Amino acid sequence: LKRVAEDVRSVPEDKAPWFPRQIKDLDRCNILITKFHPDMDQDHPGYNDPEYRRRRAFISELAFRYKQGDPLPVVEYTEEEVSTWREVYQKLRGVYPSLACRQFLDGLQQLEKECGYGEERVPQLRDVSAFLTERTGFQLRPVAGLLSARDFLASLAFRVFQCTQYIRHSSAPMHSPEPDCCHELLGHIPMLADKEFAQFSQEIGLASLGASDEDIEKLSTLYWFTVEFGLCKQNGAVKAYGAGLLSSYGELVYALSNKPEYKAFNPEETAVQPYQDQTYQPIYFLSESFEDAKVKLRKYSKSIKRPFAVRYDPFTCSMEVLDQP
Ligand code: HBI
Ligand code: FE
Repeated sequence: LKRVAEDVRSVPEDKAPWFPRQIKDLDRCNILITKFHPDMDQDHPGYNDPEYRRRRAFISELAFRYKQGDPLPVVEYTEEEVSTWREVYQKLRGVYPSLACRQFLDGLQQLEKECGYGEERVPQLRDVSAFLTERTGFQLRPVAGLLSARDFLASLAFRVFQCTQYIRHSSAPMHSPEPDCCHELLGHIPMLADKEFAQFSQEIGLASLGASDEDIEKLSTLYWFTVEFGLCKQNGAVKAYGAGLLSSYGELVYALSNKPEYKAFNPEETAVQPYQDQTYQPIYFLSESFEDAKVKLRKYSKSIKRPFAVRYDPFTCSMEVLDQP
């Protein structure tokens, strides 16, 4: 009888939290976290700007209506939005050569050459997605704001990056508490054009599928201190590879000054470090090299125990779920 009970348990993905099995299931991965939204957060620079909030509602609607496989929406950015983009681009572009890691600089250079990146206009998600798909098989999907960690990570398992399409408020171009398209396009996209980085992003996603809330919290904290705020050594100097740094002039300069504390990156410890999402980080994790961060993070992702294994089938864009009691 006991054996029967165990056999029943060997169909264990029934008990795991729901997760997408097919790429079109990502239409259901849409839980938004609204704590930094300009309609909800009194400290948001756009909170008292009804026009900004209307504009946000319009762009959000494009993301809400989007279904997997639709052509990506094209947004005609206003002069004010382009001028915010220009300010962010100019300011950051000037410090990238000395502060950003090599992989980021390579990606950005390709985007400038082949994908219309520059000060003059905000790149369209449609063009950027086509570019990424050619490089690393990643594609973009529009999202209306900060997504729950579970839904955000699940998308990565399908090589889908959920990407905001609105721009930060013009009164605070150097820092945004929530993701905006300056953050995505400048911080994340150049890294996602790197094959190995793309592979390892997908692996974090795969590790998150059906994981417990506790493991999601750990993966998300690791993601925070690496993909968002990671630093690494390169040719003896400290460089940034985290997207939260590479899209915020203020925090980028701060992170590479002598003010914050650095700790050596070590996934077990990093995964439980409390983090700051209101202002600059008090602590950054530094890897011996970019490769070292990747290897350690991958190893940790693979160590998360689940009673089943998942494998992505790129031909059908679906997950194979394999019992592994
Ligand atoms: N949502 N839209 C969006 N963009 C992100 O970069 C993002 C997110 N949700 C969670 C998240 N990043 C991470 O910080 C981790 O919690 C996974
Ligand atoms: Fe991000």
